[in-house]
Amino acid sequence: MSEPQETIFSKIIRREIPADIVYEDDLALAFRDINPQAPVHILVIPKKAIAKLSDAQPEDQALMGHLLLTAKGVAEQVGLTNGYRIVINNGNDGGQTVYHLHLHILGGRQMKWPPG
Ligand code: DGP
Repeated sequence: MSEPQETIFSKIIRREIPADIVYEDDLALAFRDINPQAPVHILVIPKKAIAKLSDAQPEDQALMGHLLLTAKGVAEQVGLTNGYRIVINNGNDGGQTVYHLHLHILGGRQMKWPPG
């Protein structure tokens, strides 16, 4: 397991850099992706700095469930009534670039399968 590092997302949580925040609670933050891949592209992150999904531990079980339900709620909040996609990129081969666990909510267009 890699130690969580300070990332740009830690700075967003602390409001040290700006972000278009759409939802916040004690455990999670959701904000619009700076480089959107769909008409709606929002990231849901835990406030706890877990670097990637494969670093999550059994004690994070409730938090992991909370993030998924938060993503569902945020999708409803922003009006994605016709469906959406949730993506977690994990590690190098998964295409992860920011090492603070995050769920992508992608919507507002028809998604393709398989993803690239
Ligand atoms: P991933 O490849 O799964 O690690 O996705 C990281 C995403 O984070 C990518 O879609 C772009 C987004 N991102 C990176 N830096 C920033 C930032 O400073 N602000 C915001 N809002 N999004 C960022």
